[in-house]
Amino acid sequence: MVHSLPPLPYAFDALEPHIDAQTMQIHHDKHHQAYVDNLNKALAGTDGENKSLEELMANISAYPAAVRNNGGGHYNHSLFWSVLGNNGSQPQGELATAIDEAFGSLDALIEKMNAAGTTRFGSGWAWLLVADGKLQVSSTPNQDNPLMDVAEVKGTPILGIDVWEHAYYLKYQNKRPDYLKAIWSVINWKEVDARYKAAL
Ligand code: MN3
Repeated sequence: MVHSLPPLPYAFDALEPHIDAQTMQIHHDKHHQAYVDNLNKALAGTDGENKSLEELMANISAYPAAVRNNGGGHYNHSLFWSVLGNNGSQPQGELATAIDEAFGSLDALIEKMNAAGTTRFGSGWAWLLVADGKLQVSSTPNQDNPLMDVAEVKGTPILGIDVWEHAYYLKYQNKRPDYLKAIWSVINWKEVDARYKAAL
């Protein structure tokens, strides 16, 4: 098998009380595992087996829907686990400056991300991405992401927020805005900063 499930880089209950342990366990061990398994199945015996996830994303329109959905699911969740962590970090240095330049303030960025996540109809993602050296906010449906050649806004995602119901329903039920408000308490800004520097 080409692709494998990355271990969660913290305990299931590490994001409590903002994101509950049961949600994290099901989300990582069941949902993400299923994307990995179905991606491997969809790629088996095709030239896509020899491509990196990033290469698949960049040319995703040439692949079947199963590769788009499950490859996106694998990429998006791998990024998602890494940008979460209850470590009390805040944007610093060049990233903090770039956020202020692009959005006016961190609060304004959060408002824009939450609006992107709230208004995404059905399932999808809200993104902070780097495009042409500048920060932007976007959202995508399903398991699409800004690396895909089909994305409306293309760039390198540095922070993604999952707004599928499976990401919040056990604790927040239908209240997606409450989940979006809470998640900012557990963003790992050190990782977002590292991804920002790498994207430039
Ligand atoms: Mn998910």
